[in-house]
Amino acid sequence: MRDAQPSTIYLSDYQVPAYLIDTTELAFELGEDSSLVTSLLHIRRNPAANQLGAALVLHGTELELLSLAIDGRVLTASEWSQSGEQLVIADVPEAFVLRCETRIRPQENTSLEGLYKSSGMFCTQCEAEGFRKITYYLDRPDVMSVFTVEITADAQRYPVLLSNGNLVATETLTDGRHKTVWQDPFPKPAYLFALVAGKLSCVSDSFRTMNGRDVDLKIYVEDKDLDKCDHAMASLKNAMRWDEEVYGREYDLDIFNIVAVDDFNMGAMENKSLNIFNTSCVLAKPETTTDAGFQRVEGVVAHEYFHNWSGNRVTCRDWFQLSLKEGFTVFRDSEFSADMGSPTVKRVEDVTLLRTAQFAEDAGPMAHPIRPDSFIEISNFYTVTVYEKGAEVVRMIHTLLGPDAFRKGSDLYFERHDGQAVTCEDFVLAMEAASGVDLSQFRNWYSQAGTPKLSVSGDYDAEQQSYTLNVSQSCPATPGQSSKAPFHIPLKVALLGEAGQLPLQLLGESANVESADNTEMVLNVTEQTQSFTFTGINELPVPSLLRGFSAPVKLDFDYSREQLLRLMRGDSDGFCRWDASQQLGLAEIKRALADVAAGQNVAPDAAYLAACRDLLSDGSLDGAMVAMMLQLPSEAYLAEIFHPVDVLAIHHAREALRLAIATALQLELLDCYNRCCSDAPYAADAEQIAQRSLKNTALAYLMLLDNESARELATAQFENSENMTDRLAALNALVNSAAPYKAKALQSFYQNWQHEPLVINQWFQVQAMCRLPGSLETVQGLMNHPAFDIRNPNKVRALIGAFCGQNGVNFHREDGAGYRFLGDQVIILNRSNPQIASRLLVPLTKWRKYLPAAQQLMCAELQRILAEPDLSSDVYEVVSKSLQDYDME
Ligand code: B3K
Ligand code: ZN
Repeated sequence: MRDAQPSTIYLSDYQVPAYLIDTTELAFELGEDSSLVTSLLHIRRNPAANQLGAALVLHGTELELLSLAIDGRVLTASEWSQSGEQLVIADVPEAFVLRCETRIRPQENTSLEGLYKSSGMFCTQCEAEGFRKITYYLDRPDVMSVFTVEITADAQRYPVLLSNGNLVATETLTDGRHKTVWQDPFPKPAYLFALVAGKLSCVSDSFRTMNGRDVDLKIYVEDKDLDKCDHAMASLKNAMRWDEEVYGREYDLDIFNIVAVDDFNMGAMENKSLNIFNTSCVLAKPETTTDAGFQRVEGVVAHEYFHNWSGNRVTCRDWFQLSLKEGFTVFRDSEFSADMGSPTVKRVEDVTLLRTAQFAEDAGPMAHPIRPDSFIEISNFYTVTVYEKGAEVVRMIHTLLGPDAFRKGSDLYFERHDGQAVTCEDFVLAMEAASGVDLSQFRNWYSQAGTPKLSVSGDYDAEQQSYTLNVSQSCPATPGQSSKAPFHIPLKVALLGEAGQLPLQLLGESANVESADNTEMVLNVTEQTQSFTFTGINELPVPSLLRGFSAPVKLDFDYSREQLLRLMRGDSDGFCRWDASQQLGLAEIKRALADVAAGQNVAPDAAYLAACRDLLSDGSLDGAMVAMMLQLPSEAYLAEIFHPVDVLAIHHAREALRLAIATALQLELLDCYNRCCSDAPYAADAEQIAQRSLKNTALAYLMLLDNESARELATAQFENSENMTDRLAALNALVNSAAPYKAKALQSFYQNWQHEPLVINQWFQVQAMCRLPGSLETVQGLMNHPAFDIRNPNKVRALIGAFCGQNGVNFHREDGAGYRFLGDQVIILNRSNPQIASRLLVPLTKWRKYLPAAQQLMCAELQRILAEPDLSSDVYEVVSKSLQDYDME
């Protein structure tokens, strides 16, 4: 819980540590009431610190200190002092061994940070500052130490005892306990420490590295989950091979372990050689897991594995540099997933997340650059900005340098900084040094928050046979940053002529062309306003802009409907094709809003419908692309477009439009549905995933018609599917319809799957996201369901998180009951799990976007939370910043 005055920490105050810890020896005695931790720290003054005689200041929180000794001499109480999270020993030698004994209570640790218990097993989560809940330490990433860890525990209850690195000793003790000793040869910061003790079974495999070393791979799970590890294991091996082939990175130990735990605050954690995973990100089998679930497992397994180099071998100097490891690693895992599946689909999924969640964060009270300047609670900065926008920044470097120079840059980065804790600046310097590309102005992406807007117009000069793109950039003010310097924006373009893409030649420049056929180019937008003239253009082209979403910006070009239809039908860039469909959909929604407001029927444009009809009927197109193009822009995306956001009006207009589309295209939808049905055995490959996603998109449209034949389709699919993707899609369609069968479907689903917590979470989520009136009451009822447990973050996310974050029309009920519900849950969770509480709060922080009545009700909830005694620093930071006045425009 927070101090009286929660303090802000500034990047500009960074100082090197006054002391270093060369080796860390830890001994754990795990018990049922409490556990004992004994540490032997080999400490010496940091020669780089220049702080002669400085006191030793260690971090520690919620610890019971039993004894403290230096070089074997026990310290008296007057030799140390404690205040807040700090233990201060005023007088210490140049170099010494500190022995410290603490008692901790993992059983009572509900924050899931530090050492805690989950389903009877002990496990740890130390990033960012959880190690200080285990013992007193210099808990900062620039203090790197070689760890030896001894674990003693009851042999019956905890047959498996794991930590980082290599197993160096095991011993059976006479009193029913046993002991293992682990040693990790690679120096690491405390945030990468991990310990696991429990009754676990494992699936084993091995991987031969590029230099012929065999690595033992193990995934530890509860016995009942042994049949759900194959996909994670295959993903791990694919990731290991991919990192060798694409980045030249080889794994560096003989053993790599993954452990699955039920209670986990996020997806997974990259502890050196002992990754700890949320069960939701490792377990998968077709009967219980959706396609999205399979893809998430693949992506997260790869992400954590890739951290072994981008994060562990080269780590962060301080937590302001978090994007150094997270942005880079997300970029790496998204490229990996693209290579394993469909690159365009992956890109569209990533862009969708960015344009909804990240753009919203960038436009809200918590907006921060990918390298923040300050924070109160670092846990609040594991954000879509640091992760996903951070990955976009690395992607832009990749685009500006090209793949070969980028690879040279990453090689140089790893070579220069192996074993070090470094900064984002070090990464950029390596990229510059290896490529010769000047990234001075590009650095603004690291220091400035907010989503830049690019306004582009085109001028065709028939006489000169030239086409000019006029580009101007701006970036809205964000808290603490009222004006922004121009960004260096890579703008990838092509010009479409009647017969295809036109060759590009910039006026006054010798060939500066990226693609082999000269028809695609990256423009370096660096000024506030800038023009680019292409010569030799003998027809009025349609510009294809921001291809592949080459920069995380909002692009504005005044396309006609005909131009958008052309891009949607035939652009060779998959992202631009999809984006054109979204712009057309947006125009339809705007008209539908006006129609509904005027009390008229919603009638989609005939050309738009014709394009959708063609998409549905063209069996040669990638089904996943078709599915994504047929889906109208989401309500979350629309909330980024409209000011103010009238949630209910947008929802009703969008639903009316969906119904009109379903009515007009029902024959084609049915035909498409039937075409996509298949009885091939399930595989989580791109082709099958595409087919299922198109089929289920068609089903969702057909169910809007609410007729008997659609209900029969959904019912049959629900009852007969052998995979969870189809079964859940059918359940979702039924739950959102008036079909009387839905109650029975929900009941039988529960009956069948009650023994599978991850499946029941999907059951919670489907109900929490139901668009029909009454969802809040349903959710409130489910909070008392025996399968719900507010201490389990997955369940909280499935029920409370999904309702508040993804069920706009019910969360924003006009009576404010949705807001009040969230306020109540945040207040409860603030006491047990502050990280989850502050995550959950996000929908309320966006209050400024909505209509005045909603604003008032949302604000009142934030005020109510702020008035709570004992607010955690996590919740305090988010609530207080959300209520602060700031000038955004
Ligand atoms: N590095 C961890 C995230 C830790 C979050 C701590 N609050 C997972 C990841 O990004 O790989
Ligand atoms: Zn990560």
